[in-house]
Amino acid sequence: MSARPAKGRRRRRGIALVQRLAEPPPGPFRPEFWRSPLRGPWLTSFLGTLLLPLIVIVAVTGLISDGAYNPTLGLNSPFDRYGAFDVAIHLPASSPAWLYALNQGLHITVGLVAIPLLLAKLWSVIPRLFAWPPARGLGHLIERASLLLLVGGALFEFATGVLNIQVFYPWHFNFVREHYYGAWVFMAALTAHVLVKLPTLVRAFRERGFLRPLHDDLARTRPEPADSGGLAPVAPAAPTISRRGLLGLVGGASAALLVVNLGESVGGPLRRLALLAPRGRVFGNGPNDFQVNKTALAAGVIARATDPKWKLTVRGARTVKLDRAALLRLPQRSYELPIACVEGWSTTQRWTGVRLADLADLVGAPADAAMHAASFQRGGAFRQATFTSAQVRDPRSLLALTVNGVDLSLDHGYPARVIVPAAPGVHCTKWIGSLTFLSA
Ligand SMILES: Nc1nc2c(c(=O)[nH]1)N[C@H]1C(S)=C(S)[C@@H](COP(=O)(O)O)O[C@H]1N2
Ligand SMILES: [Mo]
Repeated sequence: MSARPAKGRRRRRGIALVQRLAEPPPGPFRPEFWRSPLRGPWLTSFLGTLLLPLIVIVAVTGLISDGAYNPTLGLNSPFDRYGAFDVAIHLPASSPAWLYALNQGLHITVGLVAIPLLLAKLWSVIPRLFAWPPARGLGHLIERASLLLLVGGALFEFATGVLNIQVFYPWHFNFVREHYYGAWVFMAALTAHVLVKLPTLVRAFRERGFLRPLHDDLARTRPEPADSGGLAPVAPAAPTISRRGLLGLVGGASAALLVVNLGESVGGPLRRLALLAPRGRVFGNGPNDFQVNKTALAAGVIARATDPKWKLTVRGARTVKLDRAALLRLPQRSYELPIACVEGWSTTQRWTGVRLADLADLVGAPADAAMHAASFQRGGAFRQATFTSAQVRDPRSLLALTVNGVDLSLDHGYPARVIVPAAPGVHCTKWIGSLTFLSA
């Protein structure tokens, strides 16, 4: 007899609890909290439309860069093979010498220019981050988890990229590998996001026009009508800036980033404005006056680099040892070739030295032999690199002994360094101790 009312009471209490949970907690979880009259499907769609082509450029140049870095070849990245994940796009071996410099300049410059747009786009969707209830069901939960991958992927890629171009690694993982894996997560989540949101975008542009909202000055700036997606405010405040004002601000920030970075690759007077180039840049003197990535002092190679008994070891079908005088007696070739650092800066200089192909022939290496270059630097991730036979046989690939008509400076790799066209700077190994031609 008494069990019934108790059950009813418990049920009523249960319903009240569910109702209370369905009600968003105070603060950002309440739709009224987000009051900017600029937010709405049109603004988010417009920012996304501007951002997408930039992201595509960064993604494609990133994959090409990874392909040029060639982490699965030889000892290029001995501890970090990607295995099945390595589906990078490779540059043809006979590329114009400047192709990698252009690719990497685009990757870093366009990536930096995209940052203000990315932040504006994230700002425009912030209310969605606080959607309540956190999950309405399994489908909704999956959708929100995919957004976590999208936003997390974007923040991870941009943050690690920006820190890397400053040669600043406040983490304990391998940048090349994690930036590469992160890119696939980001690209997959972004592709899904674009497909899912395309109808919303088409509707927003149909209803409001592609550019029409930009015609409105501050006085005529009206909120977008509240939408089912929860982007437009339900309780809009009065506008303090027009939509075109906001876009001008974002565009101005992007233009400023362009100006302080372009000089890294373009050079000339712009180079002085390259405030975002890696910190603590070192340059040389006279003909050696161009950017140094790692100094001879920092690499700990001064004693060995200045040792008069230095000899290059060349291994193939036989092994030959050559000192600098012997190398200088071999046919010398000169080419204008860039050093194009993975971190985005590049500089083109006139290098002179012995063709790698001539050295391969000297030790009887077959035409299809790949080459492993090793520095006498002890330790350091960049003390070695592996090249394909096509790179070895490119007539412009040199073991450089001089630059711009004078001996290499210690910082630029004296007594000898490798220069290969369209290869990432990190593979242009300095302070060479040995070249080993490896038969396939
Ligand atoms: N042995 C050795 N070679 C090296 C490096 C290094 O740290 N050690 N740095 C590489 C990197 S990352 C770049 S970008 C170029 C820079 O060459 P530069 O200092 O002559 O401009 O050298 C490459 N060669
Ligand atoms: Mo580099």
